Amino acid sequence: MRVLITGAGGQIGRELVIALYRRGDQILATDIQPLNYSGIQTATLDVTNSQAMWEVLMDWRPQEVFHLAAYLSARSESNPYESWQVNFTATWHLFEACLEAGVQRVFWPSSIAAFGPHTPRAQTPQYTVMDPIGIYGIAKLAGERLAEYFYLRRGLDVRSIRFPGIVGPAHLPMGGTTDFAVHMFYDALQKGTYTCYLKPHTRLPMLYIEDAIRAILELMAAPPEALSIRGAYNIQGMSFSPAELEAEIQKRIPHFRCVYEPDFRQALAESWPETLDDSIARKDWGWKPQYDLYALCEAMWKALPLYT
Ligand code: AKB
Repeated sequence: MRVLITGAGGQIGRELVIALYRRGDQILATDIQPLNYSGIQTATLDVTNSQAMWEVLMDWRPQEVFHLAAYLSARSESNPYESWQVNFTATWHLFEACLEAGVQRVFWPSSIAAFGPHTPRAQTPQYTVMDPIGIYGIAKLAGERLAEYFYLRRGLDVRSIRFPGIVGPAHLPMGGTTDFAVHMFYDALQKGTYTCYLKPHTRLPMLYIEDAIRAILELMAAPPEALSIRGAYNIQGMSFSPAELEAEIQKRIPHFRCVYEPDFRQALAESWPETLDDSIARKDWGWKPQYDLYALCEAMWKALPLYT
């Protein structure tokens, strides 16, 4: 398979490059920052430069595109207009270019940020009230509608997942609201203390990185006729609050303590689901998470010494 990845230097991108490499794909990994992946072709690409993106697609002629370039939720609040250009306008341009380049399938991630304060927070249904308050979530919701529009009106095979927070050992995420989980592990090991920007009991849905990558690959491998959703699928892995994660970490590092100093990210987090109903993803393409909080912590303790 010949594939193109945008945002290949990010938290999902790095791990997806490895998974696709193992699958034997011919990869062009792009990012706005220069990448240094040995044995993989890379290019610098600013997705807001639609001409450059079009040229990359026309030159590389991928069969599959994984469009991961994004501004995450917290960073988006300090640059709302730029965030819209990256998260929505560039996605539109990419979909158009994919049609011209004859791309067979496109993966584009949505987010739990597409939900809002009037969404039911527990077992959030696939179809429900969606009134996001952050510009990132607004772009994700618009992107979901755009993905379905391109599928229905233009025949582009776009597939998407509403990702929760993603936790993995290899990358310290920046600019998101769910980043606290990875930062708490790193700071627990390096400093024995962590200052958390959310209140202790703010529960959010989370996914271990391996489950996230597997979800992308399984959704992309599903036969098109099996997919009943062309906006984005709910998926659920585990849910935990900062206090619950702190308690888990204390089982390994008893002196570890968190200090709670909530900031503007609290309002975003409170407007997002705690748990999601993912029954349609389970039925359509067999989604099933493998990691709960215990398994996530075990995996993190095993891998973190390589990165911290
Ligand atoms: C963020 O926190 O912005 C992201 C997301 C939930 O999409 N991790």
